[in-house]
Amino acid sequence: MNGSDIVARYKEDGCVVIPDVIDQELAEETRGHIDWLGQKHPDIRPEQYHHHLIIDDPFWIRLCTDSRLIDVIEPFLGPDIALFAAHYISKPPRTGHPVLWHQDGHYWPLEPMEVITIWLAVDDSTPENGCMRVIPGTHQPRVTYPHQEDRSRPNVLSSRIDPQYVDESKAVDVIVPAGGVSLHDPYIIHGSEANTSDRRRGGLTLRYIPTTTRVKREKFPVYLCRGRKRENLNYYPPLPKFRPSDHYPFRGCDRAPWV
Ligand SMILES: O=C(O)CCC(=O)C(=O)O
Repeated sequence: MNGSDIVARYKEDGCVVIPDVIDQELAEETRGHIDWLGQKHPDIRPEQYHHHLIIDDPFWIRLCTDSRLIDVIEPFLGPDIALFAAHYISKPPRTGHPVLWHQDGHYWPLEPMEVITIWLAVDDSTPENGCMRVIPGTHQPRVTYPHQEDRSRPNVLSSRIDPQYVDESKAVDVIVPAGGVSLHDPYIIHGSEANTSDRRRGGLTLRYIPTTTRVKREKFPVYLCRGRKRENLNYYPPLPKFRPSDHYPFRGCDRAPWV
């Protein structure tokens, strides 16, 4: 698919898959990062490595700001781009939790709701290990529907969209090979099943905004990925310096801006 086919498919369906975006060496480093996070945070489930952990994690920031990822979204967001959130949802073999049907826009404090998600496949993501599923076209109209808390079974968000808005017969699997990505719209209805297979399903979900979008939460860390920031809009913390005793080692950790 060329660039204009990607944009057209995204606009039509609210989701599009692009294989081979990062190289396999970086995908391998990212798999190692998930394992390292598991050792560092044995008390946190691997579906829940949330954005607050990024603030003191040079590799995580390096990955999210990789120019190959930003190239993919520039046609949608324009030249001034920031990362607003990053969250690993790594479903362990056999016991990985599902993500119940939802719309991302319901959860986000953004004004306006100008944002795009890159979902990066860290492992091959297939129906067997609980790949993402979307209901194409549900990003139109541009509205969010009611959501409710749901703890009836373990699930990543502990909530879901009101089932009357979900027609599961129209759902499609979003199959992404490791190193590839899918893009999805903040209004599309999507989710994923539990991982009951013998293979991990690691994914990193990345939310990018144009730097003109306001994050309506005090001191919420946002990272510039390309172009320029806007004065007095959003909180851009300083980048952490690489410390071997505290951080995951990676190619380039001995160079600027990490030293
Ligand atoms: O990783 C998953 O299974 C679901 C991802 C998701 O809901 C999202 O990225 O918004």
